[in-house]
Amino acid sequence: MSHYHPLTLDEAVALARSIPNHFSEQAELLSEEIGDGNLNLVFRITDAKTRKGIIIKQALPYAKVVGESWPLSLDRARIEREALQIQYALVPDLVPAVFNFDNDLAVTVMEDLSDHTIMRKGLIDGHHYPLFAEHIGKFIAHTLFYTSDLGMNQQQKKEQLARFINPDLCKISEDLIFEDPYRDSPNNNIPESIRTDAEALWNDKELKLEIALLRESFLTHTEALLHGDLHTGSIFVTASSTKVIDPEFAYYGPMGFDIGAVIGNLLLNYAAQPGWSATANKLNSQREFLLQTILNVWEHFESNFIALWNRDIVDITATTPGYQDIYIQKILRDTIGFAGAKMIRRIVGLSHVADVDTIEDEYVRIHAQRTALRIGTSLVKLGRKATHIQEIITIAKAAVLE
Ligand code: SR1
Ligand code: MG
Repeated sequence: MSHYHPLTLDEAVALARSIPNHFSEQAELLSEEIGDGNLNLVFRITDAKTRKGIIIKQALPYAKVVGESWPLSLDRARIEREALQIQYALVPDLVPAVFNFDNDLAVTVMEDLSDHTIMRKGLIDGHHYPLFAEHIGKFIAHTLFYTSDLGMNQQQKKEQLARFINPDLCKISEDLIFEDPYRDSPNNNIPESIRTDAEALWNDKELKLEIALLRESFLTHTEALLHGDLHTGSIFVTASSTKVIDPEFAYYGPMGFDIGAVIGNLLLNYAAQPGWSATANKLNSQREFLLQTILNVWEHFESNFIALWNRDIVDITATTPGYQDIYIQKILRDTIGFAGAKMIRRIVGLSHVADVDTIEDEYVRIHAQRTALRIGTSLVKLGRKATHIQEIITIAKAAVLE
């Protein structure tokens, strides 16, 4: 029988003590619950003397952000932990190490990254991360290539896919990204001041058709094991290090969904910059950094992915001349479409982002929301026709001139 129950602070300490070779027997351990996300408990256990810590993440059987009326499977803790372990095996420098787990308790014990900053916060605070694009491009290329039919045996891939059927968390994405923002859903969180902008989305036939096609891709294209929620709140950074956390939305889906999540969230910060940059110079330099980072993310992804393909391709059919170019163009188009969808959902859907929502000045905040909706809508409409990543930059620059 399962012994699941939410851990107390003391139980978290006892669990931490049971991890071999981590804390000395005499260590005084401090326990705090630091979870500020939508779904889970997160405990940080710290040695009072050495300040060395570990993280214990525990899934709750419901969505914390809404309450017990929104039940969620505890199996997502296993899915998250197995995804972390697969990603760690592929790119150990870019993923926290898992030290232990307990499937019944829906618990994962992992590396403490307190010396890093959540990237969303770092960007809001005006920091630049010059190595981020190189790191995340490598993370995405390796995790997607080696979990796809390109980089692994096709029968083993099907078995792996079966372990990552993640219906509850996929349903959150299906509803919150592709459905609710495009109708008057009670799940939406629409500031009254932009209600007419939201209604314009509901009446935009071209946009809704593209969203229907993106949703179909999300539902049916089992290309690779995705992180599934790769926004800037799922990424820890320093000037020299990047660590990707929180893959509880992991499932087999379209590759462009992960890359689009990164780019969409960089663009949300871009749209919000007037709320955070004190001077025109700062605004320009921060926006230049963000746009250059977007280009670099794609270029690092693409060059890594092609190098892995040319070296480690498993599917001989994929060596057919011309196939690689078509495959990568499809990823680019999906990336652009999903980036746009990710922006729109964070403005009118249930769950928003601090980059935009915590801008104090109402006029500046509304302006940022409208900029994000303009960029998001243009990207969704461009997606299927796109030929080059540079087209994102053109759209982003035009959106802030209006
Ligand atoms: C009810 S969960 C809302 C959002 O938080 C997560 O980070 C995902 O992005 C999800 O859509
Ligand atoms: Mg998360």
